[in-house]
Order: sequence, then structure tokens, then C-alpha cells
Amino acid sequence: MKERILVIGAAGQIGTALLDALIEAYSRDAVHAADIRPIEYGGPSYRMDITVPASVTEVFRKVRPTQVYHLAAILSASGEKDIHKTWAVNVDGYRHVLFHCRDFEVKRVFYPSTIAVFGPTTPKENTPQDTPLLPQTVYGMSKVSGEMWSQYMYAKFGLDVRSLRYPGVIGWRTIPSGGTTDYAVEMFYAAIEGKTYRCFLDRDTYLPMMYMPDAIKATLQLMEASTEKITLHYGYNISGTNFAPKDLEASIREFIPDFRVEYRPDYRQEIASTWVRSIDDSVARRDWGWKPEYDLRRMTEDMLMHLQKKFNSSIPEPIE
Ligand code: NAD
Ligand code: AKB
Repeated sequence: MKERILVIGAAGQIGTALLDALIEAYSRDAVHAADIRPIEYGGPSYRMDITVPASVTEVFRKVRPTQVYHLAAILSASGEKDIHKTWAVNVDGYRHVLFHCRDFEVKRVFYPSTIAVFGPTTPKENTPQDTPLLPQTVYGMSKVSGEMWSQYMYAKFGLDVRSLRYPGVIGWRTIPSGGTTDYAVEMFYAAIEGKTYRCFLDRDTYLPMMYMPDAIKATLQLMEASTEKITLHYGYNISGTNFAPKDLEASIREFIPDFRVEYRPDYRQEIASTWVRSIDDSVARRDWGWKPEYDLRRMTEDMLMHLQKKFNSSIPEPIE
């Protein structure tokens, strides 16, 4: 059967990178992009507001998707500014999409969960797959609900929803906004532009992070895995590389020795402090062979190389 893949929330940080990967794996004609915002995309694209069921129906009728990647959400920091909208988009919007997937007989659905599902009662180191989930943000609460809806739709209707708990994702294409882990991308952009970076998290805030190519690889690997390999339909823990702002600063300074960071923690520090420091992803490794490729140094080198091209600047060789 010819695949028709619908990416919802395609204009965002992960969506723009995922579109390229899906086009490479399938074809531009097969990959349909939807978002509430305008999308810069050469393939078929649609305006869609997931909080409005009629808007979801209109796009599903046009595309008749075989696979759906549901990325649309309000992230952690923005989420606290309008908690009702966050719930409407992240939970009600996702529910609308799920029931459309059931009714239009979509074969496979991807749902991005997050390390924000964890909270102060979760073990902070090597966080297990099954563990207390008592998040302190509406974003985290909404993603726990999303995980439960994913599991429910599979158990009740056989909808094949697959899900990852992404760590903080770092990519070079766009500067993200609205998240707590955004500091890492911002730090790279400041470094390449020769600016001092004012970091909104404390220097010692360790968090699970992941370079975009690993996040995309995990997403496609999970979606392509044969059905019998998938043992859970809420979020699989996946780990990339864990670091604190001070480690990223030092890693960038190996390439740009003059780079400076000032630490001015704000309200986002409170959010980050409730999350975990490292993840046990042994279930994903066992089930579908997950293994990350990028550590902090390799990611730093690759990010700076891409940003250098983007800004047409030059970066000194690393100091060994
Ligand atoms: P993003 O904020 O860059 O993109 C989200 C997209 O959703 C935006 O383009 C936005 O316009 C769209 N959107 C918002 N409301 C909508 C609505 N009502 N209808 C249709 N579209 C709407 O986020 P991202 O970083 O690309 O994250 C994608 C997904 O991955 C999200 O679900 C997020 O929770 C999850 N996630 C991201 C990270 C990360 O570090 N980026 C980490 C963990 C999980
Ligand atoms: C955020 O910081 O809100 C996201 C996430 C970890 O879900 N990057």
C-alpha cells in the first residue's frame, strides 16, 4: 500500500527535521505537513487547529493518512503561562487526533512524550521505565495523560500508537521557544554569533538531552519496528547524552575559547529542578534495538559545523 504520512505540528523544531527524514525515507509527495502556523515546506501542507475537531476532520479527509506523527503541543515553559490552553492543545487536541486516527483506520501513530512526565518523587538517576509520574507542570501532566490515552487507544481499539519520552532535543535548524531545555540551542547560537550567553538555568542543572539526529533516528526506528517487538504503547524511555549548562559551555569553549556564559536562573529553573538527571533506556534497547550515536563532544562539533555554514562564519580548530 502506498504510504500517506501526516505530520501534525510540522512547523516546529522537531517537525522541520522530521519532514526531511521522512521525505528521504518515503517521498515528498507521501509526506503531508499540518500546523496551526504557516509551514515552509515544498510538499503538500495544510493549516490545522487540533483543538477544533472540524479542522482535524477536513485535513484527514484530504490526506486519508496511513501514518500520523502527532507533534503539536505547547511546551513546558509556555505551558505554565496559559495552563488552560496547554490542556486544550496537549490533551483535548491529541484526543481529537487519536479518534480521527481510529475512524480513518490509520495504521500507526507516533506520540512524543517527554522527560517532563517525571517529577520530584521520580528517582533522579538512571530513571526506570516504570516509575512514579507526578509532574509539577501542566505540560508534564498533559503528557502523562497523553501517554495514558495512547495506551488506552491501543488496548481498547487496537490503534497502534507508539511513543518516546524525548529528552531535551537540540538541533541547529531553528531556535526553539517555550521549552525549559531550549537554553542549549540558544547557547550554541550565542557562541556562533560571538555573543555572551545569559543562561536561564543554573550551571549545575543536569538534564537528559539528545541531539536531533538521534531523536529522529529513534522516532523512525520505533515506527518501523515490527509489531511483535513493541511491548508498551505509552512512552519508551530513551537516553542520549546527559549534561549541565556548565558542561555545554566547556564543550563549546574547546572550539570557541572566548565564549562566555553568565548564569541568571529564572522561573524555568524551578521546572528543571523537578526533572531527572539520567534515564534507564534498557527496555527500548531490548525491544527495538535503540542505541544513541552522539555524545556531548560529537554533538558540539556537528552543531557548530552546521551553524558555521548557516551563518557563514569560521570557527577555530578545537584545542586538544
Ligand atoms: P515546537 O513548539 O517547536 O512545535 C510544536 C508545533 O505545534 C508548533 O509548530 C505549533 O505551531 C504547533 N501547534 C501548537 N498548537 C497547535 C494547534 N492547536 N494545532 C496545530 N498545531 C499546533 O515543539 P517541538 O520541540 O517541535 O516538539 C514537538 C513535540 O515533541 C511536542 O509534542 C513536544 O512536547 C515533544 N517534545 C519535544 C522536546 C524538545 O526538546 N523539543 C522534548 C520532549 C518532547
Ligand atoms: C521542554 O523543555 O519543555 C521540552 C521537553 C523536555 O519536553 N524540551
